[in-house]
Order: sequence, then C-alpha cells, then structure tokens
Amino acid sequence: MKKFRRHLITSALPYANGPIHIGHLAGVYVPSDIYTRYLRLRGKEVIHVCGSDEHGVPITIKARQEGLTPRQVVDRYHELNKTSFEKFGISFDIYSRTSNATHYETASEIFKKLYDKGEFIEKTTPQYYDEEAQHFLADRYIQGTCPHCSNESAYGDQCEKCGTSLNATDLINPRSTISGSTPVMRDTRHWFLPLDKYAPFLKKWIEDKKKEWKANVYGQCKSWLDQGLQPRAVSRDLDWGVPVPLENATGKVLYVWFDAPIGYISATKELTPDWENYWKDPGTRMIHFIGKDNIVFHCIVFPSVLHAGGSYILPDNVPANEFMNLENNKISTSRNWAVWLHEYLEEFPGKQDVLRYVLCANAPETKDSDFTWKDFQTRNNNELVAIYGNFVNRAIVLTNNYFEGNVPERGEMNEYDLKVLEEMPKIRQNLENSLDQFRFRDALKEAMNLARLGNKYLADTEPWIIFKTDPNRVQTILNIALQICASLSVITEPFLPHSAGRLKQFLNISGIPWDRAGDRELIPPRHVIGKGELLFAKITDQEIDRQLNKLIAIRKMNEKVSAGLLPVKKNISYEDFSVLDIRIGTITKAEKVAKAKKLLKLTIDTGLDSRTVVSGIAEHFDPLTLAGRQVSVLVNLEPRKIRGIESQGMILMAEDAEGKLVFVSPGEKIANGSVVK
Ligand code: B3M
Ligand code: ZN
Repeated sequence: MKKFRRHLITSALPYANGPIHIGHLAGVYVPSDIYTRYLRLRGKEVIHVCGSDEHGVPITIKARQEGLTPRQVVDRYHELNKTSFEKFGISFDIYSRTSNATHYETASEIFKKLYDKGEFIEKTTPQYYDEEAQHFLADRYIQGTCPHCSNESAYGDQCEKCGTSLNATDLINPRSTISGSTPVMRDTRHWFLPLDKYAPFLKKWIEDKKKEWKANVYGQCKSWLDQGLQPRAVSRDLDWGVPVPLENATGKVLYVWFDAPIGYISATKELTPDWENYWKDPGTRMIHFIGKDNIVFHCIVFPSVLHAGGSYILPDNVPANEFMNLENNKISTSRNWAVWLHEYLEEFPGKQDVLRYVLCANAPETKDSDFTWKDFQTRNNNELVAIYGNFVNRAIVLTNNYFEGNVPERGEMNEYDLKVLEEMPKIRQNLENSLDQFRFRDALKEAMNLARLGNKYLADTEPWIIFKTDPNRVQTILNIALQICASLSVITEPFLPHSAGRLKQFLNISGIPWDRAGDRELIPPRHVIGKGELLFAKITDQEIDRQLNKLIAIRKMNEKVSAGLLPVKKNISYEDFSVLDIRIGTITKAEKVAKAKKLLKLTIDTGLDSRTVVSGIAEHFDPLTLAGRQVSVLVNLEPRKIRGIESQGMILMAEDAEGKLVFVSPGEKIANGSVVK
C-alpha cells in the first residue's frame, strides 16, 4: 500500500437546519472519529475537518417556516451541533461553517478559476417564477399534484408519497409555497459543470479504486457513470448562499453542493497555514466520511471540481455507510422520528460511550441497520457492564484487597497463562487489520475479545477462591489480568474514549503508545494502581420505557397528522400574529372550581397585574403543585364569564396525540410581563 506523509479526514458537513441524530452519528461521525483517534494514537500526522453546511433551500424553507432569517436558523443549529459533538467526544480538529468569510472567499475563487478556464457551460433555461413574491422558485418551493399518484402536495423535485423523482414542470396545478400563487415560466441564466466531459477521467479513477473501495460505494459510482453523466447546474436563484462572483449575476448564488464540499478546504485553511500540503501534496491521504446519499457529490461532482481546478488531490477512499433506522422505521427529522444527540446527552449523562459502542457495534456498514432501545440496554448491560466492566472491576478490586493496590510480581506461569499472553498481541493485530479496512464493527468486536479473554481468565482461575491457599498463584493471575486491563485502556480509546480515560486513571497509567498494547509487561510490578469505580452502570427498564413512551407519543402524533386530524391551519400574515399579546406570567394560586371537574381557577402575576384565568386543566394537574410555575398567557383575549368567574385571558398549553397537556413555559426563568414573540 502507498506510504503517505499525512492524513486528511473529512466528515460530511451537517446542514445547520436541525439537530444531530443517531443516524448522522452511526453513518458518519462515530466511524470518522474512531478512525481519526486510531491514526493519532498510531502517531500519524492527521487532521479531521468538519463544520456546518449553512446554505441550500432546506435552510431557507426552515427560516420561512419559523419566521426567522436563514442567518438566525444557522446560528442556532451551528452552536447546538458544535456543542453536542464536543460533549459526545467527536474530536474534530476544527468545526467550521460555510457562512464565514474564508469559505465565501475560497468557494468564489474556485468557481472563478473554473469560469476563467472556460470549464462552465452557460445556459438560459425556463424556470418557475413567483410574480407575487418576485422570486424564482427552487424545486422545494413548488408544490402540486403528482402525475403518478395524484398526491396534491408533491414537490417540484420529488413526490414523497410515491417516491417518484419529478421535474417541476411535471406537476399538475403547480403552486408557489411562498405566496400560494400559480407560478409562471421565466428564463434564467445558470452555469453548468460539464460532468459528461469529465466522465473518461472519472471512469479511470473510479476503476482504479475498485479493489480498495467498499462495494456499495464503487457500485453506486459505477451505475452513475454507466448511465452517462449530464452537465449539472452549479448556481441557483436564491438570496442565501455564496454569491456567484461574476458581473450581472445579482440574485444568483452557488448551488449548495458546489460550495459545501469546498467547505472542507476552507476549514483546512482556517486550521493550518500548511493547508496546501493537505490539499495539493500527493503525499496526503484524504478520506471522506459520508452517508450513502452523499456518494455522488463526493465521488463524482466534487472530484470533478478538484480535477478541473487542477493541482488538488482526490480522495483516497470514501467509506460511505448505509442508513440507520430507529425501531424499524426510517429516521425522519420532519416527523421528529429520531434520537436527538443533544437530548441523549441530557437524558443519559456520562453515557456517551454507551451510545458510541451501540452505534459502532450495529453500524450500517454494508446495509441499513436498526437502532432499538432494547438493544441499547442489552448491549450495555450484557457486554459493557457484564464483560468489560466486570473484568476490570474484579482485577482492580482484588489487587487493592490483596496487595494494597501494588501490581504483584508474576511468578511461574502455566500453559493457560502463556496462552492468554500470546493471545493479546494477536487481538491488537486483528483490530488494526479491521480498522485499516474501515470495518469498525469487526474492530470493536476484537477490542471486546480482549475484555472477554480477561473476564474468562479470572472466571476460570478464580483468584478470590484460591487466595488463602495459594497467594503466589494469585499474584501471577492478577499481574496478567492487569496487563490485559492496561491494553484495554489503549485499544478501546478510539471507540470509547471517555471510559478509556477513566480506566487509565484507575490504573494510574498514561502515555502507553498504541504499539505496546498487547505487551506482557505494560505495567511493572510494584506500580500502585488506584481504587477504581464501576466503569459502566446498568441501564434500567424504566429508563428504556421512558424513551419508548416518547416514541409512542410521537408516532401517535404523526398518525393523527397524516390522518388529517391535526391539520395545519391556513397561513396567516405576520400582522395577523402580531395582534396577539402573549406574556410570561407566574401562577401564584390555583384552586378547583366547584362542580366543574375540568376547571381550575388560577391567579396569575402577569407582570402587568394580578388576574384570574379559568383553565380546563384540572384533570391534568394537581392545583397544589402549580404555584410558582411560569406560564405563557394570552393577556388581550376578551374577558368572559366561565361558571360565574370572570376569566381574563388564556394560558397556552401543548397537547400531544394522546391528549397529554403540558404548559408552554420559558426555557429559563424570565421576568413576569416578558413579551412572547
Ligand atoms: N450537508 C449532508 C446532508 O446531506 C450535507 C453534507 C455536505 S458535505 C460537504 O445532510
Ligand atoms: Zn406521487
């Protein structure tokens, strides 16, 4: 295999229009972090770049839906995702963003370079235009009736009901999702990347990769190439994105899939002045970690841009994963069918490694896989706790109990002892072979084989039984067990960095180089280890049931919405909304209303006054628990008499598909009277 001077690892830039979920982690970020940590531990020169993908129509649609600007949307999710990755232990060297100046500069330069070289085809094509909003319409901004299944809410690029890919002009009765009006056709000019022209180069390059690349990746590229490549537009009529750096190109921006992969280059520029070595020296090995839906952009489009740009290297491998499903259903952000990383970190504090372990052990490496909460609990309790944690805990507790934490001398060894010691370096070798081929599930199994080896060794030799009669034998057994523990603290680090760090603390060791893992003498006799704690804790049925109940409620809500039982009301203007005066208030008193089992009489400090509101929540809340709770109050609702009590306003509540009610409250304490916007 070719010797490389350095490694450049890229992870797909998540769109900054929503949180990170387990599908992203299993598909891209857990494998890329394992691989990068592994290279670092082996002493390789490596950088890992990632960041927020902040352009594209999904972001402008999200902004419109929430009455925000695209900038407000990307700022929110860039911070949330960056923080979530950090807390989860995804060790990027930089987590940048494509809305920053370095990226605008880099993307513009590359576009301009290709333009000046005459690479682009310039074409004027008819495009739907919304005369009311004075806006050309990208496909996702056009809805209409699907010609195949008559779904009236099909989009300009796809019908989500029957899955057919569409052109906007296929839609019957097309309408703009911006103004609702019927769009008209207008000519617009765009620049096209001539992928057909690069097909010969791509074919040869991909063919040379056949042996090294994963079959699912090579296969998808092959079929794209066999179908024949067409020129692809690399600009759009949008007001959010990297402006096309040409004269009279106002209102036109770079297509998000042209600029986003260039985000890897921009991030590298921000990270190191040495960026050109990473991107232009053939001594660099570049690996793209992505999900399967991004293969064409990373193996066809972006390599064509790099090839046309000249002087850039191309990816050495693109080990794309398939998809992870959740409880046998496709993960869907629009239907909230996901396990969100930021919520997991809140609900399972200190258990980052458990999720890393489960998502790696069940990674969709060659086919889609399924995450279930039961499997999450089983793998934690039966593997991490019962094998790895149990073994380490026994070795440390017995060494403290029998030898005051001193690593004992190793006396005469029997055949079993020697066999265990011989097995250790073999396990590391197998793990390395698997990681070198991006087979993360197999590599993790090898790491767990070392824990299994240790656990079985103690169970077979039973030092706690023989200590009284043969303490010397126990010295040898525990010495060997502690060598295994020390090796585990090294080889598990790429997969389970948090627990590997804790295990090193328990053993009072640091700085063991990767290549020494598996040695017989990692920690010498008389080295004093620490007391240690349990490395992993059991996950209870209650914790799992809580998660499953959350999903049941989401599924019921989705069923109600798709059955049309919770229709989204018709669009209103911002002016319509702004007549509502909603304030934050605090409930100061709550009491039942006589002969009205559903009603509570609430006294609320609204910051403006103290007022009474009658609310139909008596069957959901005990009045004795409500005083002091902050709520959202509609204060300019006409007062009305309810059961003889004048009610001056309304409390805002949220109701799920099962009729469960919760208060709409501020995320943190805020002054009464604060205005809800
Ligand atoms: N933002 C990921 C996605 O399809 C996309 C990756 C860009 S990597 C340059 O959600
Ligand atoms: Zn359809």
